[in-house]
Amino acid sequence: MIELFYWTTPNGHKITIFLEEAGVPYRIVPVNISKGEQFEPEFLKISPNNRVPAIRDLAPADGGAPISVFESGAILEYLAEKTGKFLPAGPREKYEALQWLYWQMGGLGPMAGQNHHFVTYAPERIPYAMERYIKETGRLYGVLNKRLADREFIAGDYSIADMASYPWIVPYERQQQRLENFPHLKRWFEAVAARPAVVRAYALAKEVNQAPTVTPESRAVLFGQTAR
Ligand SMILES: N[C@@H](CCC(=O)N[C@@H](CS)C(=O)NCC(=O)O)C(=O)O
Repeated sequence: MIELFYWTTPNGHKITIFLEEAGVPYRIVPVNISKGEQFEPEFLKISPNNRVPAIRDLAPADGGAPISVFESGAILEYLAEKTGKFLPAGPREKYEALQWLYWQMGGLGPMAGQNHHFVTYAPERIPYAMERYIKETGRLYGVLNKRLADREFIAGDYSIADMASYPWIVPYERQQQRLENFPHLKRWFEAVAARPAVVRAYALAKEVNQAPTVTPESRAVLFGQTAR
């Protein structure tokens, strides 16, 4: 049994997609980041960076005490290794997938996140920042589009690399991107979107929360955080 500390954000969707795809039994523990629940001391013990998602594996392979993991890339890797699914074992294939997983973790996720911030949430319009992150998001879409020109999925069979990138393409309109400009990416996006486990993961998100994460009240919680 996996406990998933979760909110309805792109990084959260990565993990529900995996768990639904792999058929792993899990229980959702909602952490409402709009209300500041990511700062609860019990949650910080698991996720010291006050971010979701995080997991606790109550039945780890070594039979020992529960193992907790934060950072969505590390969680996907942990779950893939635990289940033997969605990450090939051979070093060539494994690192083919992992380099794209970390490309998403270090590139697509953070850059699209800044795009969301400056294009949608920033209290003032800062054209330089907006343009920088719209362009960088577009550049990354271009990299993925090229990668997908001659293959069905990002790295070999459908893998954790696809599960990591997909939720960050879902808000493409908000990121001021047009999928028509990236035909291979569009084909892949539509194929992933149609997978029954992905449909279930997004349906589940709606059951947990339908309210926007950023609201006038939650701005004070989410933005301008300093050292504690
Ligand atoms: N690199 C982290 C990023 C996690 C992250 O930024 N989570 C956001 C939601 S998508 C969050 O928990 N925000 C809470 C906050 O800003 O206090 C991961 O991939 O797990």
